[in-house]
Amino acid sequence: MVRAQFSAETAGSGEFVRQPNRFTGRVTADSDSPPGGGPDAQGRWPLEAGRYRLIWCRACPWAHRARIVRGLLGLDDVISLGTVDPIRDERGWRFTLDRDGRDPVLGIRYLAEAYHTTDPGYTGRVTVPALVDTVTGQVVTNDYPQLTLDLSTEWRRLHAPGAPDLYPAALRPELDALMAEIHRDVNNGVYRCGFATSQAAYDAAFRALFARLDALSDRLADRRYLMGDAITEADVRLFTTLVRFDAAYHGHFKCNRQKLTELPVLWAYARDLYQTPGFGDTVDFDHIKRHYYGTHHAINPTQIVPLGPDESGWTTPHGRG
Ligand SMILES: N[C@@H](CCC(=O)N[C@@H](CS)C(=O)NCC(=O)O)C(=O)O
Repeated sequence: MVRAQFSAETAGSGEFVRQPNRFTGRVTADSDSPPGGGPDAQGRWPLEAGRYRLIWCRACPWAHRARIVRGLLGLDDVISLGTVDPIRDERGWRFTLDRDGRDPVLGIRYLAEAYHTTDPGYTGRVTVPALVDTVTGQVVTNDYPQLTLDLSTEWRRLHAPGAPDLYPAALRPELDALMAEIHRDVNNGVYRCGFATSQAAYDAAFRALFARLDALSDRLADRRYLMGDAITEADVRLFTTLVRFDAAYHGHFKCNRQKLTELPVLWAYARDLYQTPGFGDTVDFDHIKRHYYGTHHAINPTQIVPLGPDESGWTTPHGRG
């Protein structure tokens, strides 16, 4: 019997099936709650500067999205940031990067404490990103796709002047469809390769991944960004997987038809984004490699972290735009 990395999320066919997001609260512009109040009758938390804290791990692509979007929109002073250690222990994500091993605002040592404050019976994986309410210590949301869209739409009143529109209303039908394909085949596709426990499940995920990367290369051959001349949420979502591709997914998850550096259009596109303020300055290859190679014991039992690849190429001229 093959040992799965996450047995509760592995189907009988050997396919990795990600758990649903447990906490789906939303901070909205039209909440009926007063400042400092909890969610209103419709579950809407009030929009407030300085109240909520984004907990992320530098290694995690889902959390990285939120970190990038927060920065691009100029919300750095509006939503504070807590960073967990890339290595979890048996109690999960921990604040060992902070003095005394405690998040300085929430006062907790483990992210699990916030999950259990919110739902004492919670038994699923404790995941990042999580948006935590600093008044009650509760998790508002770990619903990563909705979180970033809400930062673009519901938090607009608190954006910096001139912030980009990452989720333009007129583009949403096409953008939503594109992001769904990118999620299925690329963002989650690399996990479906890496966490597959049958050859058939791996083969299917691998083929879908590289077919989608080929299609995205074609799309990006004659346009700078996925939706044209301006960066959107779709670029953020694709970037967080591409930037981890050679460092983690190519080896650790066996996504090895090519490296990113061998896919010319995508490699130039990824470098273009990396060199854009708010993207590359949030990337930590050391945390990425230590997290992936060091914590998935079923697929890397030795926990040896590779010394490569050479990362110097990320800052070379990209020739786009
Ligand atoms: N919330 C989503 C996605 C977020 C996610 O998977 N984050 C990873 C890090 S990349 C995590 O927190 N994993 C914790 C664990 O595996 O115990 C999920 O539940 O699958």
